[in-house]
Amino acid sequence: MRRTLFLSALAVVATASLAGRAVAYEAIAVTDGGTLSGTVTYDGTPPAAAKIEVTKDPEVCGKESKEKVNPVLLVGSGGGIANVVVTVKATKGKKLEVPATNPVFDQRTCEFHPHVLVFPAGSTVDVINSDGILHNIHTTSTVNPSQNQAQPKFKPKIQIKVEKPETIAIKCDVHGWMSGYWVATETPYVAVTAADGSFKIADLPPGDYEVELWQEKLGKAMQKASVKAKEETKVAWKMAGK
Ligand SMILES: [Cu+2]
Repeated sequence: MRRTLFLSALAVVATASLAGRAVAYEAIAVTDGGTLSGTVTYDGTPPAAAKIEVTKDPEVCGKESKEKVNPVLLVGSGGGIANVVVTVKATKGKKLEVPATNPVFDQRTCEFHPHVLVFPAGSTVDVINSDGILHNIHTTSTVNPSQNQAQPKFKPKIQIKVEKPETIAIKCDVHGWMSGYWVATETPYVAVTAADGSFKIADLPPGDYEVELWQEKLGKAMQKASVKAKEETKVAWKMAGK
């Protein structure tokens, strides 16, 4: 009796620790991969784009226009949503490799370019200051160490390594309107939608997948997709406003 109790207690512990951990990603050779492509569009009538007023350093920040568009939600004329992170929840596939060339995150006319930067965890981000004025890169990470570094005009590049997978909101403490995201991933099967809402993810092992859509304002939505060997699966997904 005592032994049975002990064993079942052990089983509970084992199950709990398994549930708490994500399934490890397995790198395999993909020879008959398929492609998932399509668009993410706004469900319904999108809100008018929000504006940002330049309240500081207007000679640099307002160089292109005095009124900036807030990148928090960008919907194109065809309804396509920009900057949606599309992640295929694959447990195996091509190797996740840190890129030979560092991903670049530029501060230009007091905006982050790109607004959403996606890269494999373990990459080093080159934070560029193209403006020649003081910026302050502030990563509000919790899984990785948070960084808060002034970037004066004489410091054109700061390098920040992001070791672990995490979605990180990026700010500039000098210009309160500046916003962006870094998405450090643990899978190579991820894309960011273009201005027209389109995306493409190649070399997927054939199979049925759960696909996560994430947009900073609209949140998360799950979709399903079947990918066939050496074929392109096209999808037209929608995300709703909140
Ligand atoms: Cu700034």
